Amino acid sequence: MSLPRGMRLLALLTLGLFVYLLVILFRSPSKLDTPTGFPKYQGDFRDPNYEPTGEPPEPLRRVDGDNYAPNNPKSARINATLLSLVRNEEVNDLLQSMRDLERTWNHKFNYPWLFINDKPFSEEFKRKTRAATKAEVRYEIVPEDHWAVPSWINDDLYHESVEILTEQNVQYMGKTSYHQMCRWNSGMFYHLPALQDVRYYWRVEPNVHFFCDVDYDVFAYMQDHNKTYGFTINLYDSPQSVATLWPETEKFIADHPEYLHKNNALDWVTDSATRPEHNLKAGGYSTCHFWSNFEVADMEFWRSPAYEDYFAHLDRAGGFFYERWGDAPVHSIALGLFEDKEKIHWFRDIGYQHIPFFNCPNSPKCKGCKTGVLTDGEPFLYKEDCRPSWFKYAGHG
Ligand SMILES: Nc1nc2c(ncn2[C@@H]2O[C@H](COP(=O)(O)OP(=O)(O)O)[C@@H](O)[C@H]2O)c(=O)[nH]1
Ligand SMILES: [Mg+2]
Repeated sequence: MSLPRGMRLLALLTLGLFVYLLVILFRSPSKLDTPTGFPKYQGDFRDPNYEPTGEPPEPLRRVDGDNYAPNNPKSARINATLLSLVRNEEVNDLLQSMRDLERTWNHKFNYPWLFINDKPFSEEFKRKTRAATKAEVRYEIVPEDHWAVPSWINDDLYHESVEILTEQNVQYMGKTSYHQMCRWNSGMFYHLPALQDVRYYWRVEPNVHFFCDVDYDVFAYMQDHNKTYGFTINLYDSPQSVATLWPETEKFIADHPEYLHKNNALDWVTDSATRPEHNLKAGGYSTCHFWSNFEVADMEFWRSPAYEDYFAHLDRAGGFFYERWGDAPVHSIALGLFEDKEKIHWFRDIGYQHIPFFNCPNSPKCKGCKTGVLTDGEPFLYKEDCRPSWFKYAGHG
């Protein structure tokens, strides 16, 4: 006996609806949480930025009366500074960063700003930046021998390398000043005479954004909780830019096994599970790094024999010029090897953007960014997020 046509259609529709409901029911919750418009690139990783985020654990030092007032000679500020290497022509972009950081944090704590340049600062730069804060402001020029291309870099080899890696789309490969900046940020900045008596710094770049009110002294948090390094964003690097960084590092470790910390993050540095092709092209380095345009850190680590010897080894090897080693992978590998991973802190509560990536927590203290959205660029950029790997090996501390 055959059913009438209308009945068959209805049965088919019911079956279709049933299958659709089953699919919805058994989809993993993380898939449902993916922001609309962004296909999943991260397997079952659930971004912890979706969890409600508060402040890190006490002790936290706060404003109380005039304890953080700008000119208070007995202020509660610790030995720390905001720090920015910047060019005169970037002043308006820098003002954007200053406005955000002053509004969300520094108008309460009034830490000094230190601006650093390889050329003298213009009067316009000084006038505009002074007007953007109540805190103390200083301007310093990088000593020439800190910025210069080292004498052992072979010019012909450098230019040949630029040609080859430019063809392989290594960004900024042809810009000598970019190489100089990366080398300076890796191993030179903390030797600036004006920083000799300073311990902690917060690095700020032009045209970054801060979204969340922060109501505790971030530097004192580092000190009180015995932290060396704080980050917000963790990314994979272009493997071509660091092709021999890990092999050079291995040579260094072979000569100095004593520098490896017993609670290191070697597994994270050499992870090959998530992006095996990156690990392969980078000779055993995952290419995962703390994105160093944001750093809150203790310069005692950079001034330690382990890091100083490591930097000197890398500098001699020449990869700041023959490749395009960035300060981010160099800092990250060193922290991963020579520091206790417990001393590295994810500032999940500091909403931050450097184009094209965000750290945007789920908190009523944040305005202007979207919770859990890593990028407002192309969706494939989600592939560059390597926080899942850091969380896997080191947790959320
Ligand atoms: N004074 C100075 N600052 C530089 C130079 N090159 C880069 N910087 C600064 O170094 C930081 C990183 O440079 P940026 O152009 O933002 O690189 P990106 O973030 O990797 O695209 C920023 O704070 C720049 O202002 C330079 O030649 N001179
Ligand atoms: Mg930048």
